Amino acid sequence: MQALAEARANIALVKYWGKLDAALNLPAVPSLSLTVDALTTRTSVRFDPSRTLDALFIDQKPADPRALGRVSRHLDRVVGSAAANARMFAEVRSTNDFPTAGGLASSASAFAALTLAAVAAAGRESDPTKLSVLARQASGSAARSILGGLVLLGVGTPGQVDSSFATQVASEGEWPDLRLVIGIASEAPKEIASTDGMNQSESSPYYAPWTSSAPADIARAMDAIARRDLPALGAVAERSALRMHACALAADPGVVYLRGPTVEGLHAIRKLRARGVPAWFTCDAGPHPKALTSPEDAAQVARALAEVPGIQRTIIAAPGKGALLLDG
Ligand code: 2P0
Repeated sequence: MQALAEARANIALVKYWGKLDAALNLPAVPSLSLTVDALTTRTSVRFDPSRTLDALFIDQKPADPRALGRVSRHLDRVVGSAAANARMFAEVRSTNDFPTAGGLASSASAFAALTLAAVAAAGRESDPTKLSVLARQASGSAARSILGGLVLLGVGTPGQVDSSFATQVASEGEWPDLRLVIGIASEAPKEIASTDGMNQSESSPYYAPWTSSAPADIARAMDAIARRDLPALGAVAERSALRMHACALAADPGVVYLRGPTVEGLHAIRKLRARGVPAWFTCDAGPHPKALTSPEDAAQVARALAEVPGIQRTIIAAPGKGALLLDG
């Protein structure tokens, strides 16, 4: 009836941006990410026959109705939507080891941890494929946080809910010599939610070329991973991030996540690279510049990002584990 699970955030090296089937939340492009050892969410789920409603606490505080609604819908999904009205209500408590207000709040770690805890609390048998199918329906990127290390999320087939799931390409121990440096940009006004940004990006004249060019990026990234070739993987990652943003920027109206520190972060990373430091830029649906680099160069990359005006602090993340059941 109750379980506790944890999951970590992931950062995509080949980006997920766009939906093939919005109702089933099937991605329009395959994506490839690194689950990181920083940014962990820990979530407990307790089904309780005496409850008359679900309750959600994030970092000890009651969550807003929108977040609670999203969690309730996910519990319906996990326990079986046909029995949605019959299912027991639950108390869900989620804590992040990073400041939620800092714009880093990750639906990936949150929904991966919730999925595993809810499945275990409901006494359901599961495996990583089923867990990632469930997590994906709440948030595409959450499917990837079920697994550790380098993870691929496939596109799937329209109308088939279980056709897109995550698979592990290399575990966190198989290529440990990777680092992602995250520059935390000062808090900006609320961003466009990823789902809205993706929907809006379908109006971009670059949407079709974006989706059609993604499989080649995945093939190059897979080849780079097989050879443990950081420069090759970094080049694909930087290009994928820039193409995703180019697609979004050209939407009508344009979807602009880039801010001053993001763009200056890109230039700082490229300047380092021109001096021979292996570092490649990426960024997501927010203002924070990130860089893929090696363990030896991570401190130098972090210093360079920290010097960018508007960057408050940096986090150096290494390959991390997939979702873990801690109790239940
Ligand atoms: C990614 N992002 O691959 C891309 C790059 C953001 C930019 O996956 O609509 O919050 O809930 O499936 O998972 C963020 O998207 O979107 C994301 P939904 P999600 O990491």
